[in-house]
Amino acid sequence: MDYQNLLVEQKDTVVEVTLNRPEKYNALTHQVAQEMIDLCSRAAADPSMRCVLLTGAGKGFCAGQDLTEVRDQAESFSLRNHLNSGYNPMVSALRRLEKPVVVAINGACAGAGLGLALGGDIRYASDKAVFLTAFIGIGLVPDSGVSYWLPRLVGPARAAEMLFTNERVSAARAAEIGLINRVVSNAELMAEARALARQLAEGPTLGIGLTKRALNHSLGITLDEQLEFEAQLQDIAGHTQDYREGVSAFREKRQPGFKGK
Ligand code: LHQ
Repeated sequence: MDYQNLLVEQKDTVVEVTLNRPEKYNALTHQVAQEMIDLCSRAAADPSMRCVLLTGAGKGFCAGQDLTEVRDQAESFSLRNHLNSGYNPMVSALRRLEKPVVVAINGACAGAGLGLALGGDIRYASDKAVFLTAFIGIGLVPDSGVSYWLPRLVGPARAAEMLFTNERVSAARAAEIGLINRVVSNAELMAEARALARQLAEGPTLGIGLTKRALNHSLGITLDEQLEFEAQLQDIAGHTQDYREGVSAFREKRQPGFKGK
């Protein structure tokens, strides 16, 4: 597959993947998800790829769903299908990849972009990064695994706070509450993340892969079950007036007027 939205560069045994839609803060589309899925299957099959390092081009890491793509969707458009054919298999593929995935969060990380980051194994973030769930800002529910990871990483109360209020969480706070592993100065982010990726790529790859399998197994209800549950709920939220209003308000750069319908 030719990648239109990813820059992929292999440096020794580390494959560096950069989401490359900087003018939209690397917002996600169905095509981006297909490219990520393809990349994960390549990485799984290729023994010369022993660690994936994921980052974003430009100022943002990933702003979640590309909201300029959803505006003209017909009423019959199923968000459940959209998730099940794109973001869910993407998050699943990243998680099932039995090789370490380091995420270098260079800037804003929101919505399904947060789900993507949380699907990786170890997260370093720039001191300029900001984390927000974003879903409720447009009247939607968490998807792409966000409702799976958040309570596990930060606890249910902080998860509820982030999801209900859409607060912007700084990188320092994100490290404090366990959302990320480490905050690094913006200038040092890639050097630090590359050093970690190199170290992991030089490790016992099969052992790390099996360790990842053990960690995934320990989490109780499976991510795939929660992904499907989220997709069903998103289908309901995606047909509300508040969702339409949320997207329109974002595009028109104004505050949304939600009506509770
Ligand atoms: C964007 C976006 C964006 C396009 C910034 N799209 N362009 C799944 C299934 C189906 C439907 C819906 O949703 C989902 C799951 C989801 O992911 S829902 C959540 C969707 N994401 C959001 O609601 C986040 C929207 N963005 C923001 O809140 C802000 O842009 C953040 C906090 C990410 C960044 O804020 P700032 O640093 O102040 O930057 P900015 O707002 O000025 O954005 C920079 C540019 O990126 C700007 O373009 P422009 O041409 O005006 O400079 C934005 O329009 C563009 N951009 N997010 N999601």
